[in-house]
Amino acid sequence: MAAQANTSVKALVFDAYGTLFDVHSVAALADRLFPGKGDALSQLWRNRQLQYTWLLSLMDRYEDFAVVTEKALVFACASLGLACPPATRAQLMNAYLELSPLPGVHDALARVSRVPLAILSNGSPGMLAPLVKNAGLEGRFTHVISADARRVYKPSPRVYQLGPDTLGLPAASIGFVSSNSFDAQGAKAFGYTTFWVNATGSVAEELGFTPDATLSNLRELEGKI
Ligand code: 2OP
Repeated sequence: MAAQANTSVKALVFDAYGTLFDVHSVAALADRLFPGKGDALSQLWRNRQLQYTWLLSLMDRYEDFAVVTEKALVFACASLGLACPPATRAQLMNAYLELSPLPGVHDALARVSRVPLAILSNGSPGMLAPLVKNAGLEGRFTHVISADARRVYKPSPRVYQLGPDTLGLPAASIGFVSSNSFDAQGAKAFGYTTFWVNATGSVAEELGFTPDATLSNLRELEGKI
């Protein structure tokens, strides 16, 4: 039986990196710069970027996502023995402002645009604005919300609280959409109606905050709200 639509959802909030935008679209440039190392660099870069957001949040030593992202890049290059001088780092950091939208994002968002759509991301405002514009998504969202406003990163409930505060809706009436399992678990723990986009068939987390629905792609969201 098809899962029932959740008609209580009055707005949708989307994670950005990995959910709307392909963080690994930087691998192509990375491979041009470091032939044969593009994928490895992209994976290690993203891995450390997220780890640093968690560590800095636990330390209560917040730094802007652009700073964290560049520090993770420095670590990834050093780990792989790649010389990454400032000019090279600038090229890769600039690519982070031009990440490709994941396949079908424009169509999927158009299909759910009967409710207000927003972004809630770790990204800094200075990173998210060009990213949304460069992807041709300017005007699609009523709000682009950055964790920077709370100087802490997801999955802190202080970040998720920005959704209800900005949209003026209770968390349960907001659908939170993320491909990042830690983010989906954190959003569920906070109280959102949560949709995990599990395009890779990853094993579900055991943290105990099971998303309300698991989707194979963003297109399936239309039938869930
Ligand atoms: C985001 O906040 C979790 O990096 C992901 O967009």
